[in-house]
Amino acid sequence: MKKIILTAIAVSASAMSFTAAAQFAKPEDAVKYRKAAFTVTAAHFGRMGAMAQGKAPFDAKIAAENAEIVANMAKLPWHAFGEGTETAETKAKPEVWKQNAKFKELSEKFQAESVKLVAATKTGKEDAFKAAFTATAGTCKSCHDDFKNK
Ligand code: ASC
Repeated sequence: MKKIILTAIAVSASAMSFTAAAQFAKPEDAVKYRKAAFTVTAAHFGRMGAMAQGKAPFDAKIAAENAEIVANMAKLPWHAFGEGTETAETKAKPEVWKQNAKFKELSEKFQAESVKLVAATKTGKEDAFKAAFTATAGTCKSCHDDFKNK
């Protein structure tokens, strides 16, 4: 009984650290959720990518709106890589679970850089935007290299 109570306290304490964390009835639901979160992230990151690569004119307001969405989305997928979700139809490599500390570290780098990207867009300066965009894209890539199948 004591153990059950302690477990309940530990679970609620970790849930409290991120109050918006979703809960899932089935592993498939978690996989669907994290894929959806990455899809939305990529759409808004891509919108900035076009500006960073000079394929679209730089517009600080559009950059800021998209950067804010990315920074918010960046918080979401990680809670959906729980136990039992590694066997589902997924591009996630087994390393996500085998080297979970590294995965977590890289996910936090992405979150940190995406917050800096928001700040950069708010300067209105194209150079600052491009530098922060490149830094953020680097965090996407470093995680994909080790943890995502093509
Ligand atoms: C994107 C996108 C990714 C990243 C990655 C950065 O726009 O969809 O997965 O950037 O290519 O290296």
